[in-house]
Amino acid sequence: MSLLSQYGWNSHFEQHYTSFLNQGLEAGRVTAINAFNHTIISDNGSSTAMLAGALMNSKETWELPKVGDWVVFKPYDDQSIIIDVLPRQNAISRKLPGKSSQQQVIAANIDAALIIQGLDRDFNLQRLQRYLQQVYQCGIQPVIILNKQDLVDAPEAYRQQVLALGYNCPVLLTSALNHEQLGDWTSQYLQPGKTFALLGSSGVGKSTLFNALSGLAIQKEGSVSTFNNKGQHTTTARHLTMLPNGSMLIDSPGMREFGLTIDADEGVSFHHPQIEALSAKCRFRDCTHQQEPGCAVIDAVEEGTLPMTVYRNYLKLIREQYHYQASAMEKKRMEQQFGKLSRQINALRRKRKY
Ligand SMILES: Nc1nc2c(ncn2[C@@H]2O[C@H](COP(=O)(O)OP(=O)(O)OP(=O)(O)O)[C@@H](O)[C@H]2O)c(=O)[nH]1
Ligand SMILES: [Mg+2]
Ligand SMILES: [Zn+2]
Repeated sequence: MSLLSQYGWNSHFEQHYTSFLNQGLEAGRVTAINAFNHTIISDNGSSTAMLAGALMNSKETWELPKVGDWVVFKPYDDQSIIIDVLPRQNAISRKLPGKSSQQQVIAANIDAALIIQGLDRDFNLQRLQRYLQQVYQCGIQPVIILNKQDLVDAPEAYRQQVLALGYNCPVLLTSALNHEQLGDWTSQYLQPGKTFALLGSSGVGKSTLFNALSGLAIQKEGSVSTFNNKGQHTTTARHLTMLPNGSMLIDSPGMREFGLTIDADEGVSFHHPQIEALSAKCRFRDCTHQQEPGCAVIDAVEEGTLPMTVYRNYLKLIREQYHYQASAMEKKRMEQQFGKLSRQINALRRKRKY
């Protein structure tokens, strides 16, 4: 098997690559990005590359190569030049904190997102749901990993709380420090040739898990027993590594905020298997399941077939989304007004000749 196919090359990329074949360009996958240097793996092994100026100038930030992207490049001995990015099959993105409508691509071409929470002070169902929403919105399957189970007396109780949210995805308990136990679930969930991205707040143990699984200390882990349980060696760069079993894992820096990416014109969406199934039976197509008559979701809560916890968490998240959507709309309105204002000023200037 060629190196490319071991790294996940498939007919989708092959097809988009054909138009570059006669230009003497090679295909490769971005495994790391440090400042302006990209590390790419291709059939000729690993090499460093930089972006072609034309690529940099013609693309938005989110379109430029990210870890996991497949690129075409002109090979040179010291530093190759990346000419283009092959269309992504998917990408994990998030809203940039503070800038309401900008999105940041975290990793591209992912088979599943490993959403990690620590069973210390990090455990938070609301935050977990925010991650789930975003991952589902990106069209990516989640696997939930509850780490640091060694720190609590009854880890299974936490797992039950997550299962009670009603998502039909795997929920695993683990301890990244206990290497023996990792084998139990990794052989089942981390398949060869597939790419997995670690997601979760700073200090949940992403790098510890990454290092344990890769058998290498590639990413520095936080030192033990800092007062807030957070690592001092917080990860600053993303990195894709092939694990001994042939699956690929991407470590990333922890995120302080994992906002949802919703455009002002886009509807509020909620990805939940039970609520989605019920909403097909609501009287109104655009039912928000809050007080509409003939709402199958509210009926199910009253009948006790939909757990109250699931419904309550739905309400919390949908309100958060409305709030975000409202601020995106406000921003758009301000931009339009500003455009109008500057046109008026320019017209005035022309009239007064100054
Ligand atoms: N007790 C216990 N501690 C753990 C476990 N996994 C990680 N830790 C500790 O948690 C701290 C943070 O771990 P990291 O792996 O650096 O966390 P991270 O998610 O990579 O953090 P960022 O890089 O900042 O996003 C370190 O002190 C680890 O030793 C675990 O399963 N049990
Ligand atoms: Mg880390
Ligand atoms: Zn409804």
